[in-house]
Amino acid sequence: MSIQIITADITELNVDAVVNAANTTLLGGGGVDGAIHRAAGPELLQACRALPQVKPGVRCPTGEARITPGFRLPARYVIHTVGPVWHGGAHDEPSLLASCYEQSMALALDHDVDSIAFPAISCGIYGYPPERAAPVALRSLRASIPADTSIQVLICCFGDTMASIWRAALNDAG
Ligand code: AR6
Repeated sequence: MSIQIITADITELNVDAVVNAANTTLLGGGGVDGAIHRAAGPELLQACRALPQVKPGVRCPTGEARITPGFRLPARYVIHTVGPVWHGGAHDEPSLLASCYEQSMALALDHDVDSIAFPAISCGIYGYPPERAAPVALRSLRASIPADTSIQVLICCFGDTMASIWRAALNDAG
């Protein structure tokens, strides 16, 4: 298992799966969600619409994940997950964020994915401080990846400032 931090536009990566930082409707939005929908084409929205609603308007509760094809993306799959909105850290944000990484990895492993790229879930519009998100994410990923798998895990940062925060967390974790 290897975890690497890179700086890139996630929509351009040649990986088996990209993870989308979505919202509970799964019907698109701004940030990386908007970029993934634009690059994947309108078929992605159709595929998301076709996913069952667990309650009115909610296709993916916070902390859970769903999978669709990648359509026009280089990636075969998009794994949509919904990170928590940051409300100061005492509202289950760490466990919900950890769950996003864990559930996304579980779907990837179920679909025999060899390489997967994650954005910095919740670290944009949802306001999670990246210095706090990165260690939670890395711990969750390490716990989610079985020792006997060779899956390549990329953390795809949008800009060097974000990447250096994640690199520091990766180094801290040894
Ligand atoms: N490639 C890689 N990372 C990106 C890209 C890209 N093309 N574009 C943005 N980022 P955000 P969230 C980075 O806001 O905080 C949407 O409206 C971005 O710089 O995309 O989980 C959804 O529909 C940041 O570091 O996701 C939800 O409503 C990281 O991706 C809400 O935003 C995550 O930022 C989710 O907010």
